[in-house]
Amino acid sequence: MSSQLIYNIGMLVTPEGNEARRGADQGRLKVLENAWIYLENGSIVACGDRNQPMTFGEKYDAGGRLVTPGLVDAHTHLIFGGWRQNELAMKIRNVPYLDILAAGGGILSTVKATHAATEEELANKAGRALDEMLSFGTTTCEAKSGYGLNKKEELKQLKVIKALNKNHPMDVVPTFMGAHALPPEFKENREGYLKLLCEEMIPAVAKQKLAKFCDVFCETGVFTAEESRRILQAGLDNGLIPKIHADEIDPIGGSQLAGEIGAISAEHLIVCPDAGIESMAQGGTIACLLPATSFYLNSTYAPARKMIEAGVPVAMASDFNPGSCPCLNLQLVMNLGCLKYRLTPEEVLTAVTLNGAAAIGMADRVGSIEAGKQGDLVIWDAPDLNYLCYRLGSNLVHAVVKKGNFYRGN
Ligand code: IZC
Ligand code: ZN
Repeated sequence: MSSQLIYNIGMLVTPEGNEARRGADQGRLKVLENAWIYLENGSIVACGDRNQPMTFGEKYDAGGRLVTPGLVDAHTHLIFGGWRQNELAMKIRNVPYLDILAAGGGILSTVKATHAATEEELANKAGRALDEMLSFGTTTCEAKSGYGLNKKEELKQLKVIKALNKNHPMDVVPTFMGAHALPPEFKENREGYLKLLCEEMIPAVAKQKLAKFCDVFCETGVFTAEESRRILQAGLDNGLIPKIHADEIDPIGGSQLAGEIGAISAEHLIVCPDAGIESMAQGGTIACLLPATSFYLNSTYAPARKMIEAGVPVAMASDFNPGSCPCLNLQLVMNLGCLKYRLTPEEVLTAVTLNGAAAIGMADRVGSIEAGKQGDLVIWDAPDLNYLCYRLGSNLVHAVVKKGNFYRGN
């Protein structure tokens, strides 16, 4: 048995519990000064402050620094070939995201590049992205398929996720997103692709246990709310939990559907109407907000405060993808949560730890520093949480601890 004691923690800050925190609870954290954490075999056994001294285990001096739970990135499109730097010039000329897609670019250009890559190439590339995420303090992430758009290629992406989860220290939680765009060969046959998704792809993914969630891009020119309902219902019928990209560009009913169908999370919600917030509150859906995408698309920001006031738990994630947000850094997402959503640092920390974990069904294992959870922590070059949320553009990681193993940041 291995035992470790991380001591001389200037400030330990964590949300508490095994489920998403909502309303005023989102901003309620446990704070211990002069604290320690005791780990056995990579799991947290106890933590305390100077009033409860602890002396055994292999010792690690945190040097008076801030310690939080490892960050959880609950929304990424991790597996893809190529990049889309050619779209930057169009963005600068204000060509809309959906126009690039409608012209056969955007997602569809990444689909071509992903088809052209082998499993090994995709795994190597995504593995480097995971290394970078870990260096920024992320210890658990979600990863979507969605650049295959046919059975063989979607399964290829999901197999890469499975291999990464096995071979990389990061916990990687898989989501099937075959409903990311209509493939060009089905342009005149939407029904044909919906049938393929619901009757062949989803059952195959479920049978091979390659995904835990089923996601759909509910958006103008992509999938309607009714089509999204059909796809998510087929997922449910096969044991896949629904997620939905909703209200990113146009409010076409995605957030209302999320609450109605009992989606675990709804993503983006940049232009979420009040009726959508109400429906998510009723249905117990977590709002997974992606502020770096708003920044990158030069759009507005999701009504995060309204959601918290309505009792909808707010998570925040990177949305890492080659088009609308080529960003792996959750520290930047935390800055934007404070400065653009006007959330407090306490609400922001919950959003990128426990609520992110809950959005991917991992809140019983990660997302807080408590006895029984995995030893996933970040030791920050910061004295307190305010400092972490206030500095901009640096990597403040001193060390990342994943299941008790130490990885250095800068
Ligand atoms: O590749 O553009 N929004 N899907 C929905 C994306 C962005 C990813 C992409
Ligand atoms: Zn996305």
